[in-house]
Amino acid sequence: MIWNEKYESMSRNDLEELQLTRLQAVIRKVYDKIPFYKKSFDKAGVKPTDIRTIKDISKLPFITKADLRESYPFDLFAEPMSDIVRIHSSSGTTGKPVVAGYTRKDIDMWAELMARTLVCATATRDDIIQNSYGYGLFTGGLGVHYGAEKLGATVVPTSGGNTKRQVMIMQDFGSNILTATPSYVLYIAEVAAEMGVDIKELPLRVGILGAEPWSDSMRDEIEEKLNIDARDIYGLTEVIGPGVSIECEEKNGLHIFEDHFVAEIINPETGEPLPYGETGELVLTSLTKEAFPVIRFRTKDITSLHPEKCKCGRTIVRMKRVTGRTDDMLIIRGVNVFPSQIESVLVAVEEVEPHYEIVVDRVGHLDDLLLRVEVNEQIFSDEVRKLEAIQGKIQDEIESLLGISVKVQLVEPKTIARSEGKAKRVRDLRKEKE
Ligand code: DLL
Repeated sequence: MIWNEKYESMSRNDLEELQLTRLQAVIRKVYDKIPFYKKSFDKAGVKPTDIRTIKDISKLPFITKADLRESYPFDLFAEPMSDIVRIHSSSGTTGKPVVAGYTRKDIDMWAELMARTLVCATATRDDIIQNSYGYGLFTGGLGVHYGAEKLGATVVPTSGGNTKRQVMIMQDFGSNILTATPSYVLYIAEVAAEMGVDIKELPLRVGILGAEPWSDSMRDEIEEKLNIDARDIYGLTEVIGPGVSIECEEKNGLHIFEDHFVAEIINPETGEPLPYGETGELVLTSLTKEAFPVIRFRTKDITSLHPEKCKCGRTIVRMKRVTGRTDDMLIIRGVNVFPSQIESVLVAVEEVEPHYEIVVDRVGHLDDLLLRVEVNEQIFSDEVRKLEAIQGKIQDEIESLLGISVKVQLVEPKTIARSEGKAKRVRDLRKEKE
């Protein structure tokens, strides 16, 4: 099913025309209304009238997370505060968070985008959507909520946490769609098992999972454990929240709603635009937001773009699953390592659970990588020889995939902290020593 056939399946020519008209309007608006953009465009020697084709977008300067932080909290808003009806903000693990403002029209547009997103993942008005993304400043909870209401589905606003109650509600209300981070879904499944509830037998049909990186092997694990169809959903506070892109039934990339966003891939080192198909940093421009437009925002998320028409009927471009961020990458003895690469190895090893922690340290002058991985009760009580064999298997596979040696520590069930939102999988002790 497609919620908005017109905008999700238009010819790419018509789409580019629409994008250009919208781009020209938003560029004019930010230039006239937001001093940051005027200054930055002037510095780059580009004027709004220089944007004559959609490709001309590459003449415009980027905006980065650091720029957004410097404008904290409201300096990048293009509308007066009296017209802002909602604020969200990112978690801001380092420094000040990024603040996003929305006008009434922005909220309506976002709800429409989220309705499309949910429908793309098979939701209908007959579904009961249990929304376990956190409600509050985080965009996940309210973003999904408004979209589900717009669609006419029944939304159950459980938010994150209180996991036993999540299971009870799932059982009693017969929720058939669950929206949550993939790590939280695994935790919910674990708590259900502890409660003696066979989660596979519940009416739950689909998981709309994102807000953190996960892998295809993690998907297999979740689909198997819960007996559901798990879809990847992507978005970010700076650009709107969830509602930027979502997987259709093909599960071959996430469709970006290009009538509202222009997506580009750049070489993260040089800033040069890269052609379709090549992997690099995703750059997003919002075309229709009133309160907080962003022009060429560097997401730091690594992916590639694929414009071929999809079997589902949509013509909008697909982005590959985001496997990491440019600032996520660990450099271990000179080798670039993404946590998602390690995850894909771990999840494929049958004997271990998908709960793990990556600990990086520097011992003397050498980087040291320790993987703490949970095994289940039965394996844990097995003889030492078996445990050593599993350790060896993980070490070998990581060594052959990444070319680095790691230490593997198999730990007791439930020793790794569970997450009710975004999982924190890496502890880099080198940073604490700096
Ligand atoms: O995580 C918005 C969201 C809510 C997306 C609910 C999906 C579902 P932020 O908190 O601003 O916004 O975090 C955005 O999270 O730049 C990515 O690095 C990461 N991220 C989001 N979705 C995915 C995904 C929300 N599906 C940052 N895969 C982004 C990998 C993701 N990373």
